[in-house]
Amino acid sequence: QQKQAVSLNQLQEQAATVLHEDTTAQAAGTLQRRSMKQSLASSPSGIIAEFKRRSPSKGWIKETAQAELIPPAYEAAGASALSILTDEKFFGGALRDIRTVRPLVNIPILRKDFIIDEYQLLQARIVGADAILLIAACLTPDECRTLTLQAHELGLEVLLEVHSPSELSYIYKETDMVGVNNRHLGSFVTDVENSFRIAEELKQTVAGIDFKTPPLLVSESGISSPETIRQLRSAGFRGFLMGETFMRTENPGNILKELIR
Ligand code: IGP
Repeated sequence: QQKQAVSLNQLQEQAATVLHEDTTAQAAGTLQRRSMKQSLASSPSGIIAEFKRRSPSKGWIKETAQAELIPPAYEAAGASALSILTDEKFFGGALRDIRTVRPLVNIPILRKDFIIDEYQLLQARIVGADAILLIAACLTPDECRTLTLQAHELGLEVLLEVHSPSELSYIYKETDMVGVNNRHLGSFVTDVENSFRIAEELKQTVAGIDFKTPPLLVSESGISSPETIRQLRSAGFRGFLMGETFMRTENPGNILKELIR
């Protein structure tokens, strides 16, 4: 018997049906997408505050952290967007964390996970994410482009994560945001200098592509001081993805307020 290939259109129809029947999801406003790119470009802080209970390098950071409390505190303190880890094994997260947070905040939510399949895009859309992360190191350039286009069909923006100059070839004219990860995914060593090192080549690459609007540049990991944010801003970055610094404190909102003062 021949296996029937399911097209993205069919999946989209299914999603629409699920969303339509799921009145709680509707009440939660999951049908309304927010642009993370726009939010980062237009709100003053540019901070993407991350919610994660653990990490592969540090183990548990805050095992009992509640999704209904921390992300709304981030928003109240001035974060421009949220990053929510949905990977369970390494980050102690769950897809339902996004569903929990969606009705409680107005800022856009990034589904942070190791995305390799369009099914994960659909999941992201159904729980109410506005954007997804695609990690160049986990994908071939072709897979990355296909997932980017599929994400757009579902109304999701894409943050493409790169670590080294060799991955700049993953940037396409459809890429919404490019994130430079300061943490090496193999060794877990974090060095903010990585963003500064790659900045010029990154801007040159972007200048050589025919964008409708150029992608917004994000620096990810190992950021903890207002001084670093200022320097990153002058190097051209407009988004600053921070997790551990916030998750380690009792009141993440306080630190965030200090960062954007
Ligand atoms: C946050 P930090 O050092 O502020 O906690 O880093 C974020 O950048 C990091 O969690 C991250 C990540 C990833 C997690 C960057 N890229 C890819 C999982 C998958």
